[in-house]
Amino acid sequence: QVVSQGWKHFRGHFYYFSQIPKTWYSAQQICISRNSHLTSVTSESEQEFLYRTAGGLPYWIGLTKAGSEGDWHWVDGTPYNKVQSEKFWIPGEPNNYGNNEHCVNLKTSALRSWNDASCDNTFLFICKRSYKPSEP
Ligand code: 2F8
Ligand code: CA
Repeated sequence: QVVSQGWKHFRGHFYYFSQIPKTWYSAQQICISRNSHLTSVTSESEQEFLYRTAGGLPYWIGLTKAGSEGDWHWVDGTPYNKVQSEKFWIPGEPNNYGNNEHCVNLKTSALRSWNDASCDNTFLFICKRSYKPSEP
């Protein structure tokens, strides 16, 4: 029944592509209220699924260095793999433009699509949840 509410299935997870822009923090709160988190990206195939579905519009993902010692981390608890993630950043990013870019969006329809942006900007966002039957 999750699918009928607009969640898309990909390899064992469900993803929700919002239609209303929110700040990064507000987006994450909305994901939590729907038993999910802003999405992590842990493989090239997952990244491809996300940027293809995003269709070139920018969407917040669950990567941030806010509230930490400046280290990138996924809000769903997935360990951030710096080496494996290099290929997902737009060339020249993350650049911490204006010294105030602590959240990440998927900005372009390409493998290299990540940009760090101000968490106070509003963008569409992608929630991710694991498949867990809610009824026995
Ligand atoms: O040129 C890349 C640069 O473009 C914008 O700043 C001018 C982006 N800002 C926002 O998306 C808010 C920067 O993050 C980006 O690095
Ligand atoms: Ca940037």
